[in-house]
Amino acid sequence: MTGVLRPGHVQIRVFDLEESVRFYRDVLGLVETGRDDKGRVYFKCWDERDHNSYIIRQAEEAGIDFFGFKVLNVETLDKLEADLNEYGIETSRMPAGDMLATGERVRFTLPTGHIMELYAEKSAVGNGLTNANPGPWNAASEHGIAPVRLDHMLLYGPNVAANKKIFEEVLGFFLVERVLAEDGEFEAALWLSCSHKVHDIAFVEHPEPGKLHHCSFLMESWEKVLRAGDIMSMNEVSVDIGPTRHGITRGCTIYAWDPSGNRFETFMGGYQPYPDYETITWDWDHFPQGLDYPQRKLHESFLTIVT
Ligand code: M3P
Ligand code: FE
Repeated sequence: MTGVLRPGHVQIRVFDLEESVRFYRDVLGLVETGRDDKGRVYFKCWDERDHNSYIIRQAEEAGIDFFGFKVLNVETLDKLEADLNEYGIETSRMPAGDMLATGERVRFTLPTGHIMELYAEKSAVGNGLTNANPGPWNAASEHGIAPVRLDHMLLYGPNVAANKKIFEEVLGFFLVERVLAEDGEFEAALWLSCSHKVHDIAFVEHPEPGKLHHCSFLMESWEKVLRAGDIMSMNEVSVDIGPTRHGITRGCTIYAWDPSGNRFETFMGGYQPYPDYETITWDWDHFPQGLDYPQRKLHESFLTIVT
């Protein structure tokens, strides 16, 4: 991997900052790594090495402010910005230090209305394990649900076809899976990867721009997904669907809502695609299996509630 590496950060709006800090720190089990003068609170998953991946700020409305993908280095960042501009996408630069421990970010708006960023630099603070002869886990991995990393986002907005072109033609992603609408042609949902992961980002066609369906956090095992469900119930977290398995991506999953109604996913599994794999297609008749393989059910809340 030499271009776009991974989803590196996402900024989420919450109603009550301190209630949300308690939720993300003690229930989801993220590690708080800092607060800035704009009132934002920064978190990372325990096994992530960079300073932050999940940032919250207090607001009247829930949802997503922006998300950022880390790229290999500054040369790659400059090249991708030039490529975006040549493709016809306007970019701007957020200065280094605007986000804690984070270098300059190239920012642009996707056709679906989401603000996306690319950046090359974020301070490595480590995962609490040593680089020489590390142990397999530490206290942070045993606090709350404790996912290992921010894995992907699923976003809702109009014109996902135009997003697909940008991700495939400019950013070097490939289309892993898709869902076709009832007409058998229109691509209603797309799962895209820039890596060996089954997806790094996904989009669903939706009339309203800039909406968040979920941020997803990776667990190490199915047992840990089930334990996440235990912890959700012990803390009276509102759960949407699961534990179950998607046909799409084969991910094994639970979806729940944070105290502000932002959906998040704790999942494991799926397969590891290569860029030369042919895209897997789900037709509309099999979408219930794609969504929930054992139950073969289109869950109304899952398909319609976004922030
Ligand atoms: C995922 C995933 C839908 C399926 C979503 C799948 C919208 O979030 O992680 O594979 O049906
Ligand atoms: Fe997901």
